[in-house]
Amino acid sequence: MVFARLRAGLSRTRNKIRHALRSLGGDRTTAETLEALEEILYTADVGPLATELLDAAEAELKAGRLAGPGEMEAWLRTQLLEAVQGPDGDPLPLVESGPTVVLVVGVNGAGKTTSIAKLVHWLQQQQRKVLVAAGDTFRAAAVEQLTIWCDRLGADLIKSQQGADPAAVAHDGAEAAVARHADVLIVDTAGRLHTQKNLMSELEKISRVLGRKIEGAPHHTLLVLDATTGQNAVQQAKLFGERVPLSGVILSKLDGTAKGGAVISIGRQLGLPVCYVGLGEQVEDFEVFDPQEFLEALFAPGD
Ligand SMILES: Nc1nc2c(ncn2[C@@H]2O[C@H](COP(=O)(O)OP(=O)(O)O)[C@@H](O)[C@H]2O)c(=O)[nH]1
Ligand SMILES: [Mg+2]
Repeated sequence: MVFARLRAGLSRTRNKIRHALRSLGGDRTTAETLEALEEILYTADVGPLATELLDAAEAELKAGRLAGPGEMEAWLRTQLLEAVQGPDGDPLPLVESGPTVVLVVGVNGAGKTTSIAKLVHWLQQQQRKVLVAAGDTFRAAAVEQLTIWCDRLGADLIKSQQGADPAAVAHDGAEAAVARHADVLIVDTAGRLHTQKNLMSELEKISRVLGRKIEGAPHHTLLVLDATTGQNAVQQAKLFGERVPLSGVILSKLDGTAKGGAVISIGRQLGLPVCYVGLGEQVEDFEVFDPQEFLEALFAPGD
């Protein structure tokens, strides 16, 4: 079931890779077919790793390995599995006492608010009491969107009016999380990159306020990246990572993208684990990222 959804989501990326692999193997492998595979990996957003891999493949071929038809595929799979980084065990370990605070950051439209709803649902399924703070006070619609999700999920929401100081909302959220004995507090944030300097200092202020109220908070800062933005996602991760310590990535919109390789570049280029993936617009369309399963889905034969 889970696998089927991931498999369906990755079908466009998979089709490209399978198509390229069909032209490889044994005597059919030439400099041209290898170049074609490199191209495909690039367009699937595997990033600079594509070139590294193909150089390595060429060396393997010259040394007389990777000769059999299936060998190239097996080799590529192993290489990619090494590059992908998933969560180290529990994607969201909770602190021993008091609320665990999760700060969610990312550019506008990345899928922060939707991913928060999904994370709430995921935690609720583990009998966790979750409280959400509507820290994106920039647009009234952002608070409304979160209100609808929280009503639907039966999660408490701390919010303020549009234009309010997001740090004040975070402060109130932290107080409420302690008072109501929430297991997890999730803090939504605005993502307008065009005032990047303000955004970043705002994020720093939110972090400080949370840390003053709850020891060690935020315990996790998750960056939401839209898988369809491909290599741009890597740039965004760099930008945010320079200013706030990131613990991991939620990769949204992995459904229907032909750039599923972004998962691989993120681990490889940034050393950041992909903790969760978003596979649609509903709260159920959300999975803990499993590298093994990801590669299985990426190479599965069929459509
Ligand atoms: N197909 C798909 N759409 C998504 C996913 N996650 C979010 N979206 C959509 O992306 C748009 C922006 O999401 P939103 O959560 O508001 O982004 P935010 O600005 O970062 O808070 C909305 O239309 C969401 O429904 C996903 O995993 N798959
Ligand atoms: Mg939002």
